Amino acid sequence: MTITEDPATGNNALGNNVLGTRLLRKEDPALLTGEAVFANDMKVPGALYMAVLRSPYAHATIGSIDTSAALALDGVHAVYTGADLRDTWASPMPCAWPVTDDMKNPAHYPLAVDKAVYVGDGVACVLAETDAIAHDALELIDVEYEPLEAITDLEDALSDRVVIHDELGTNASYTWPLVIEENEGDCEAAMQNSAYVVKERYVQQRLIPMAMEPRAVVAQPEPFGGNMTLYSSTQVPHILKVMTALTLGIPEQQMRVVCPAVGGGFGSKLNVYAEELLCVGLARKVGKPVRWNEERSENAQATIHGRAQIQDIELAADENGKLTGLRVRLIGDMGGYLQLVAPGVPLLGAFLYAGVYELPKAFDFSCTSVFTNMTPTDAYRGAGRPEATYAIEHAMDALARKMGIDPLELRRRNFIPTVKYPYEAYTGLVYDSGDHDKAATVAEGLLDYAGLRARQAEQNVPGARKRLGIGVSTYFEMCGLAPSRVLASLNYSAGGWESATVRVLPTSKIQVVTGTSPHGQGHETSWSMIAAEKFGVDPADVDVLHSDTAIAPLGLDTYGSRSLPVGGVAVGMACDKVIDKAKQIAAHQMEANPDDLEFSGGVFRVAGQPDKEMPLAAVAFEAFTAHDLPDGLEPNLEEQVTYDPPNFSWPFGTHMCAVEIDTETGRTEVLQYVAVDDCGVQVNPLIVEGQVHGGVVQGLAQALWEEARYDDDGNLQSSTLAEYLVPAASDVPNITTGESVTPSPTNPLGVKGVGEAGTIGAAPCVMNAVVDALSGLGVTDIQMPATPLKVWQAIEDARS
Ligand code: MCN
Repeated sequence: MTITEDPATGNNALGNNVLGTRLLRKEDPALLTGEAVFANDMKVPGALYMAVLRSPYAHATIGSIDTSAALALDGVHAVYTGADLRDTWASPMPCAWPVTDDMKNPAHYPLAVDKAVYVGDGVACVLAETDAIAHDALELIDVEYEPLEAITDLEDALSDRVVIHDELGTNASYTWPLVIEENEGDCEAAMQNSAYVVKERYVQQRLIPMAMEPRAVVAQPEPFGGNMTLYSSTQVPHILKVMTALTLGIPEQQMRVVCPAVGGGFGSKLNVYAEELLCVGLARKVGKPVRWNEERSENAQATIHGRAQIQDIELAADENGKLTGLRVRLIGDMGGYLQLVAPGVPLLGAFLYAGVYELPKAFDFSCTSVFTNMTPTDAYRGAGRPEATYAIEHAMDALARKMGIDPLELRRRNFIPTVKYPYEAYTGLVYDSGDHDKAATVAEGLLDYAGLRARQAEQNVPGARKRLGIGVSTYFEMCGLAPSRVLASLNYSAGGWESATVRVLPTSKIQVVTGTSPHGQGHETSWSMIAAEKFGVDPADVDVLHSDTAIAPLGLDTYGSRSLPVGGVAVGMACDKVIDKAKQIAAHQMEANPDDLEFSGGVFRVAGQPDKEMPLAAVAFEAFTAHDLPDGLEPNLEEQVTYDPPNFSWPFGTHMCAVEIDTETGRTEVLQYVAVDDCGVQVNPLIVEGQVHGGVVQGLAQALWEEARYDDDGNLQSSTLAEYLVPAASDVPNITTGESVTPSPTNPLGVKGVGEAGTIGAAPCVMNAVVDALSGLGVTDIQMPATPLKVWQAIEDARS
């Protein structure tokens, strides 16, 4: 079997019909057979192993540090404290999203110097001959801490009763409002005058991303010339290269970043981490390779966390349930420091609080970000958008209950009508395309919504032990990050473009060089398919090069479901440019006008002259030998495109599920789950399905199981997989995905992103089902995760 055959369909994707086929992923054989090399698998002769001593206190001043015993241990090469390395850094660690001009951002160095601000904050590090020796040495370092009161409650932090970063004088980092100026006052008027107003508080618990592969780093100095290669399990090699150069004062051209195979990231590897900077800094210092491998429980404390928000939402509607106003007050927990894009996470949600609904510009949003004594937070799958969707979708259900109408019916009354697309939203951003009724209708059919409602009426009678709940959620996602000018207006420091180079080699094999950096999303397959479709060749003949800044020097990496709508589109455009050039060569060879040439199935033909044709292979060889090219045309078939999209891409969808709750144990079982995610044209429906499945599981996990729990002293109580409940396959129901394809008009492929979609729809869908099951007992809400204990307690509280 070749990779182009799908065993399920027997589909053999060749020629110009590759897009939309369910090709098996090119990446998988190496991953499944263990051939793939991850950073920690790399053999690096002569490397020193780094281990980091982490603060056991959430908030403590650091006094003297005695490293002598550690240094005396056999095999230890060096021990460094934060103070020892202070001069190694040309600048503090980067934060690329200064949301407001006066945002407060404490200087953050790879090792803390005077104060530790969360359990896990690095205070010293060891270089040793083996990993085991490095870890043994950590136990011999004696740090004099003076513990201070830890702040783990967001509102308590905002009171400034205890200030974490003394130099800032406050725990608030910034407040960012979004009010439409000409409509100021409309929101308050809506709250005062509307027939219905619901006012709710939702808590987005802290989540630990838990990528299958914890982080791993190898910094390898070249033997001469001062060049440095950083191998890291990162999702952002290009950003990391720039930031490492800036933070360490290394000329950028001397830095190369390579990602070997990366075992998932979910946003947690969209960062510039202390350990990456330490490995590079120390490798330069000692002139040897330095490597570090994160342990699982270390990962739970030293890699960013996600979500961690308090949302106060007020939603107003008229007597028919048409939305009239929306107010949101949000507090975002930044943890101990600001990480790379963390300040932008609460802000991103602001653009999605109205979901897929028509909302007059009676909108009033403000978010405040606050420091606490916990692990820093940052973007986690969806970053701001699942939170916003949860709030509006859960509030819609509360509104439907208040009005006594079906939640799906309420949604339908508010959907943005398809005819209004492109649609200027309440924020001024323009949604590209949508057909919400279609997505809802497909989901409704797949779930048998009406049938389940009837069953529910029979089942949920007084005294029934098991109660049925039906959940609905709809969403819009703003992804494909995206127009650089819009990002600039939000104070984001980087652009949103992506780059692609496409070359047809002399033997007609095709190389695609991309600036995206896949870590589980299947770009090698998808980009091969785009090029194969364009050139009319087998995807197996296309090779995709990525994740090495020496091979793909231009790029902005993979996050925000941007890779296909920006990077994949760039690949398509670069193919078109190559084909244009090849057409000129073929026309010259066939003594025809380039405008008369047609290209399909990998062959150039002169229109109306069936005997005149030239295969791509012949053109590629001609371009290489350059024996007879048109005057002024450069040899070789290679073109580069840097694509800055004109808009975000706006996927949308409807999720529905049925749950059954055992009222005696509080256990929730998800009986059925339906996801209809419309991501425009699908390059590979098999990959889309996989992305949706993975995303749904993460949303389900937030709804029912996962939570980073801290005690009042700032100790993480769920730092192992025994306490942090990542679902196993057996915990998860079958997920049915439904078809809805509404092309995006803003890019030539008509695609929208899908990498975060499942996560965005799932948590509100499940929580709506949970409350739906219990509302007949008087339960009005349960905060996530709806663990058996919380569910049982809510039932008991409602009874008493
Ligand atoms: N795709 C498609 N047709 C579409 C949309 C997408 O065939 N209309 C395919 C793409 O070609 C690509 C994949 O789906 O192969 C995802 O594309 P896209 O939606 O552009 O998302 P990105 O590649 O930019 O991936 C980022 C996204 C994010 S933000 C997180 S978080 C996430 C996710 O992807 N983390 C993941 N999916 C993940 N999957 C794995 N296995 N591991 C992670 O860490």
